[in-house]
Amino acid sequence: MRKKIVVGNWKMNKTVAEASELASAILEHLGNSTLLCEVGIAPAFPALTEVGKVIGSSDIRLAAQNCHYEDDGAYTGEISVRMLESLGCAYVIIGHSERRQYFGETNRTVNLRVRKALAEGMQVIMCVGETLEEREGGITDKIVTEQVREGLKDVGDLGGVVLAYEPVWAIGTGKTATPEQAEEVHASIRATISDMFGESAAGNLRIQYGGSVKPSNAVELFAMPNIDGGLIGGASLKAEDFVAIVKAAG
Ligand code: G2H
Repeated sequence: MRKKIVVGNWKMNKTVAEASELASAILEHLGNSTLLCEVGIAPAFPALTEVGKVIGSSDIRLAAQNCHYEDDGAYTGEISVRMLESLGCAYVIIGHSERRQYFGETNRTVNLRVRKALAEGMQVIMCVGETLEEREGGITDKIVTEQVREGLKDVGDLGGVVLAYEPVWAIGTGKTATPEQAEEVHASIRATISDMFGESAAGNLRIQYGGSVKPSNAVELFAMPNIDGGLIGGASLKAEDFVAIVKAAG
């Protein structure tokens, strides 16, 4: 039985003070509820330290939204995995479609980042997903399979990896993939993983769905056999919505 994982991706939102407030509100809404799923929040880099202090020793994990693949050096504007570790991050999101779309991220650079993060002992949430044009062109499976194969190339052990399937056409658009549409791709990703890493690794791998997840659609999405939680953008910026989605995961 895979433990579901729900992570809030705050993207480029919230000042440090606002981020701390949101983290406190999430804790408040969670109250004493016993969580059956794993929960993480990924504020923007400047807020990691303060949000880390707010969530303290709670069950919420701190995640970053990106990392570089070198240890250190002349890479202006970049952040290394060791820096993230020093801030208490347990997870790093890699290869989000917005990184691919606006910042030149490719399957190759995603793979470099994934391998660096894993080598440093950090857990990775690697994102994959097709554009609307690719879906309409009938190549969803081909694109997603390539992203999975190339992103995880030369990764030895999947223990520290979570995948997130995020159809680009569903991100921030209000259009959610139907549970059946998402399930079909999740099942295909799991088959690819089985081919690459074996059946047992595929059975243990958690695959989140991302793309306009809301309290109103989370339950049916999370009920699908191959959907193991969600990567939540817009709805994670409201504490009560995020907590409702966390509760939908168990
Ligand atoms: C997909 C998701 C979070 P949203 O990017 O990664 O964002 O829920 O706003 O579609």
